[in-house]
Amino acid sequence: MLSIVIPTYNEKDNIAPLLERIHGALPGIEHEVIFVDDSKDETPAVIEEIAKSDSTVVLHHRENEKGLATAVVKGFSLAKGDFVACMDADLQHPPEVLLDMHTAMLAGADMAIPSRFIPGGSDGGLNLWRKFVSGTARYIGKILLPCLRKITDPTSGLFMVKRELLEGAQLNPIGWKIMIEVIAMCQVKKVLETPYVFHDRENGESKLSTKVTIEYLKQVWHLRFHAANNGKGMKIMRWSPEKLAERIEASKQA
Ligand SMILES: Nc1nc2c(ncn2[C@@H]2O[C@H](COP(=O)(O)OP(=O)(O)O)[C@@H](O)[C@H]2O)c(=O)[nH]1
Ligand SMILES: [Mg+2]
Repeated sequence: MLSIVIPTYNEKDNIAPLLERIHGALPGIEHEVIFVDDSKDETPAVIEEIAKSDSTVVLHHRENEKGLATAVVKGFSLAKGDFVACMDADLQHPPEVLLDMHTAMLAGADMAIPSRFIPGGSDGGLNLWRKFVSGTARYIGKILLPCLRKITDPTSGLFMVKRELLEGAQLNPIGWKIMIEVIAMCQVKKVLETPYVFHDRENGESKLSTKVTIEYLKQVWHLRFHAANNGKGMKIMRWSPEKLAERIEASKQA
């Protein structure tokens, strides 16, 4: 089974289209969708209503907690699948990439990371300022953490990983970027990157703030001294759009 962990903060208008696209992307693949929600709007009510008729949906609502990374770590602890995915709720991560990642995992990856920065990928959904901030953040992360060096897109928050690698890992969800925490603290050896196109947010608002950037820097600095994965022996593979299409087609035939 595949567990999809989705942190939500005020995403009421995105839940229904998100779930529809997730189910549409995974025909015949058993999955559960775990929402870890800190919303102040009607998001939890929307999720609960859908959960009445959709048994794949799990809701964990937190009344007095906040924070993207702590939400995702909570989701990991609830996950029952062999593979665990993490994805945003706002459709900036197109749910169709779940099938790409799942195909990569079936091909033997420890971790599947869709990337905006390999042929076939695109960073279209960010404005110039956000591109600059996120590019600088990636650069600093790669300087300080050897395990991130060969990974082209470690800051998007979109990935799938073997659940067994999460078990027992000392994840310290202080920051915003849960993916770098997973790469640095889990025994991830085989990474497979697949291209994807990052989209504009249509509903709701971004929660990115200066505070988030500062937390990211603190997180990277902490990992600089505590990372369990020093990057040695890591193998990064990349699929072209053609290769990806071929592998998806082959797994449909199988
Ligand atoms: N549970 C939870 N989810 C959050 C929190 N902050 C953001 N999120 C969710 O994390 C994802 C990414 O947030 P977003 O604001 O789109 O960040 P951006 O894409 O970097 O602008 C979305 O699904 C948000 O709803 C939070 O404090 N708690
Ligand atoms: Mg977003």
